[in-house]
Amino acid sequence: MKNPIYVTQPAMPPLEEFTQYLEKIWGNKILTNNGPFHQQFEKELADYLGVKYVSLFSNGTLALITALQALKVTGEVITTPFSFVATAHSLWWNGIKPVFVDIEPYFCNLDAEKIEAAITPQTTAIMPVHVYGNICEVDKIQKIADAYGLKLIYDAAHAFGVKVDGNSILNFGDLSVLSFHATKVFNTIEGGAIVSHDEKTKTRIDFLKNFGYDGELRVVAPGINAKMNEVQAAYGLLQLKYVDRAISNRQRISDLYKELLHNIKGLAFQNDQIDVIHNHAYFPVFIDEQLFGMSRDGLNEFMKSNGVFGRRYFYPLISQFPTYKGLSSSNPANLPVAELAAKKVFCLPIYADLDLDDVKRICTLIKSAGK
Ligand code: T4K
Repeated sequence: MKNPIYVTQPAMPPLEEFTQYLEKIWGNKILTNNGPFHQQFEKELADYLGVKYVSLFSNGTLALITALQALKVTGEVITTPFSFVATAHSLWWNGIKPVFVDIEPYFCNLDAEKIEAAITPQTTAIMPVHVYGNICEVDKIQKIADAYGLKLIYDAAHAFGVKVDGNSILNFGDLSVLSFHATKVFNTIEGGAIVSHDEKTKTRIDFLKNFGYDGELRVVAPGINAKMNEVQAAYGLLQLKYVDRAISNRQRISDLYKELLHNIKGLAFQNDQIDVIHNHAYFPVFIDEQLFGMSRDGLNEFMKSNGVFGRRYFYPLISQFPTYKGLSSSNPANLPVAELAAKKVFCLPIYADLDLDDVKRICTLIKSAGK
């Protein structure tokens, strides 16, 4: 068997360049608490992304939890079951009840048409996810949020660098939350950020991620410790130099998958969205067992036995985990599209340094597995 290929592999900057940053940190001994690299990274990241304000976090989950605190969200929040479990966990950690609404079948995002029916007097916000970096129906969702006076927080963990009509997708909604985990398009080892649109909100978020401190003696809110440290921030600054290259490599891989897999019976993949600049964060395929001649799980086992470790993101649905299973909105009858997508989906390896010959080998294996 050749070297195993995993669903992803972090893009890392050249080590010799990173040591220069480390030398500065060793020199000034500022390790955390809004140090110089942190400040520089926040600014350069905001410029790169085309957004007004960025608040850096130690990871995406704490950023989600803090975003909900920042907007004082309570009661019930409408969200998707087809996501990484952190989306719903961030609600749970705030004592908020998640209300799961089904997804649409094309991009696996929250179905805007089904949101209104799930709104109750307790609903205070909507938390959609731009799943796989595909953008949600942002205009429709904003209209619903406005009509019912709801906050709108996007889990944009997958949506680094994604633009629609030239505008960052992070500029929609009240807040957007990014993850810079090692497995993401852009990583700071662990890390995350909240994108906000006005200074007052940015300031509140920055208090909240630092115990609620405003200056040395004043604590203005019950904050948490969710700060990004200087090593992460320096690494992130350096990563910014290489992220365009990483995304264009991903595009090449995605294009090759599409070229080689387009004619396979029982295997479908997602089309590019119109007027959207994608980041090619994931490459999900959807297996129809009858037509393909093998189940999704069968394909997963077959690929594993050949050294290819794809992932079934997002199976099981969040609504099927014990914490959430008892909620009435978790009833599979309420979530038929998500249930089906979770049964069919298989994410193929995609990352900046994935060799195109390996992509060809993966496609040949898939073809040999199907009928
Ligand atoms: N919202 C959404 C929609 C999310 O997808 C996520 C995270 C969050 C919120 C929360 O953000 P963070 O708090 O994580 O910043 C991974 C990641 O841990 C998680 O960050 C990510 N979503 C989720 C979709 O995937 P696992 O358990 O599948 O990762 P793991 O460790 O199995 O890694 C997958 C493969 O990547 C490995 O087989 C090998 C490779 N790998 C992984 C790591 C960590 C490496 O080559 N090097 C590495 O350092 O959850």
